[in-house]
Amino acid sequence: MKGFLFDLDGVIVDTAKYHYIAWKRVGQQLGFELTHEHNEQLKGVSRVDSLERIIAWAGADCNAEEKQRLLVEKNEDYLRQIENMDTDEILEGVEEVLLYANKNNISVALGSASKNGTRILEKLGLTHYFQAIIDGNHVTRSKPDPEVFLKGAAALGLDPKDCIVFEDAAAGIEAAQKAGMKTIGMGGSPELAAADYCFDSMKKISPAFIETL
Ligand code: B16
Ligand code: MG
Repeated sequence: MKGFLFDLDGVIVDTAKYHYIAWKRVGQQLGFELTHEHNEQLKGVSRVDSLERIIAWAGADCNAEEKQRLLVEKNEDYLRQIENMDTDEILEGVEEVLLYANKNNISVALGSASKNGTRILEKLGLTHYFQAIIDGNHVTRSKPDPEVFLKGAAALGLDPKDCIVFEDAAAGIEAAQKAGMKTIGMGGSPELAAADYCFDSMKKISPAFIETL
């Protein structure tokens, strides 16, 4: 394997808990109580598509202007919450895998739906491990479309078949497979059964395993 492509939320850091609080407040404005189960369905889904789903669940009727206002408010709320995020929030084992890749000539890229990807990597002090960052600002089509990972491989100058994707969402595994890449499902959700390999934590990914890829 010559390239590692990392999803962000659920793989490097658990930002889902902050998205949840912010979307819950949006739901309340629409008279709808967003639950943890709803939030699970928003993992890996872009900001715009997440709002569309919440509006549908709420059975609400919003015009384009209202949607825009809710999107801005949601992101401001989310950004306030992650303001004090630091290295303590990096998920266990992530830095070890990044370090191993950097030391062993494996290129590293981010492949995230989040438009806040660059800011979050900076807050976590992880930016220097990445040779390319492809996030929601660089793509026009959401996962399960393979665009984000194909752009990641291209930015690293690699053939997709030489890349492996670390993902926590079923749509992300599908996107990687459509891109012709190997996949590692992270987090232990049964929805990730289609992945080539599954781990509940990055700390279980040993150098010996990486060498078998
Ligand atoms: P933003 P990932 C995704 O991150 C999140 O899982 C999803 O809940 C969020 O709506 C999406 O990013 C967009 O995030 O509002 O920051 O642009 O899993 O693709 O890294
Ligand atoms: Mg994710």
